[in-house]
Amino acid sequence: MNHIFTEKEKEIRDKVKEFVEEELNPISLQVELEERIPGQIVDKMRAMKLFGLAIPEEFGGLGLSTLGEILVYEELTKANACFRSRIGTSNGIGSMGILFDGTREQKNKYLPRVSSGDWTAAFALTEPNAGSDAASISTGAVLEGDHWIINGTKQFITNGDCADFFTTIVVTDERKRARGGFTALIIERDTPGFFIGSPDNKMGIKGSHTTELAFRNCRVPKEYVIGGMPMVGQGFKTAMRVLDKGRLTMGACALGASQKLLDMCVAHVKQKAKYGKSWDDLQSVQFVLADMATEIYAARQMLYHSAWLRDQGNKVTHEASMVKLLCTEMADRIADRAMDIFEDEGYLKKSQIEMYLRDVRLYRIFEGTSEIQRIVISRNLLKG
Ligand code: COS
Repeated sequence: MNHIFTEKEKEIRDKVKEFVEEELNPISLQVELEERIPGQIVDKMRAMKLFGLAIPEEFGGLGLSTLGEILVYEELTKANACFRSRIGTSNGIGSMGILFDGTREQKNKYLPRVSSGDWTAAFALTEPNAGSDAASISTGAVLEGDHWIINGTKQFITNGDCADFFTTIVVTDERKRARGGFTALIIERDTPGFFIGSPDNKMGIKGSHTTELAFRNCRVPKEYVIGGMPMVGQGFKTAMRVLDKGRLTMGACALGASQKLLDMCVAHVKQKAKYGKSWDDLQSVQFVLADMATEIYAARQMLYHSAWLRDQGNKVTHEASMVKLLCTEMADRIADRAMDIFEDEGYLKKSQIEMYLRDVRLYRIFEGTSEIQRIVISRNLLKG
C-alpha cells in the first residue's frame, strides 16, 4: 500500500515505527502497571515533534496530512493506547478548535506551544448528565462586562491532569442551545474559579488520565472565545467538526490495536505448531486468524480512504462515523478472539492480551458511542 503515501508520510510512519519497537514496546507493561508515561519518553516525543503532528509548519508543527497522522496513531497504539492518547488529545481534539476557528492571536499564542509539547491541550465537552447527548450540556457562561463567568462541571476529560488549557464548550444562550447557543472558550489551567479533580480510577488506558473539571464563578476575558466574539454561539459546530476528525483517529487506534493483536496471535499459533500441535488441531484457530486479517484489511482501506477524502477538502462527518463504528467494533471482536486463542495465558497481565481487551473497549465509547455513530450515519442517509 506504500504507493498511496507521500515521502513525508512514509518517513514519519517509519520513524515512529522504529521508536515504538525500540523504546515504547519494551516499557508498555511498566507504563500499564505504573499508570504513567515516564518523563523522558514524553521528552523524546517532544523532540520528535509528535505533539505538533497536525499543526501547520508556520505554527511549529509538522503539518502532516490526516493520512499521515492516522499512520502515526496506528503505530503508537500498537505499543500502548496511552501513548496515542497523550499526544493525540493535545494535538487533536484539545487544540483543533483553535486551528479551525481561532483568531490569528489565539493561533499564535497556543499552537506553537502545543507543537513544541511545552503546553498540553484538552477538550472539555462531556458532563455528568451529557455524554452522548452533547446537546444537553449545562455548564453555562454569562457575560458580565468584559468577562465570562462560568459555572458547571465537566467529566472524563482526557489529559485533565496535565493540560495547560482546555477547549471548553459552554451554554451561552439557553433558548438556542446546540443551534446557536453554545460557545467554545479557552480555559487556562490557572484561571481563578477553575478546579481540576484527581485522576479517575479507570478500567483501561491506565497511562493516560481523565479528570473532572469544576467551574465555580470562573472568570475569563471575553476574548477567550475561540474565534473571538463573532463566534459566540458557534461552539457546537466547532465541537462537531473537531469530533469529525477525532473519529477518524479513533479508527486508527482501533486498527493499530487490532493489527498488533493479530500479529501476537499469529506468533502464538506458530509457536504452538512448533511445539507439537498439528495444523489440523489448529484449524479452527486458523479460521479465526483468517477472519481477523480479512476484517483488518477492509477496515484499513476504509480508514485510509476517508482520511484521504478529508485531505482533499471533503467534509467527512458520515465517513468518520462509519470508520469509527466499524474499526472500534472490530477491535473489540478481535481482542475477544485473541483471548480465546491465548486461553489462560491471555488472562495474565504479562501477556498484555487482557490489557488490549480492556483498552479497546473504550474506543466504542469515547468521541461518540457506537449508537451515536449509527445516529449520525442514518440521519445522513435519510436526510438525502
Ligand atoms: N459539523 C458541523 N456542524 C454540525 C455537525 C458537524 N459534524 N454535526 C452537527 N452540526 C450542526 C448542525 O448542522 C446543527 O446546526 P444547524 O441547525 O445550524 O444546521 C447543529 O450542529 C445541531 O446539530 P444536530 O441537530 O445534529 O444535533 P443533535 O443534538 O441532534 O446531536 C449528535 C447530534 C448526536 C451527532 C451529537 O450530539 C454528538 O455527536 N454526540 C456525541 C458527542 C460525543 O462524541 N461525545 C464524546 C465527548 S468528546 S471525547
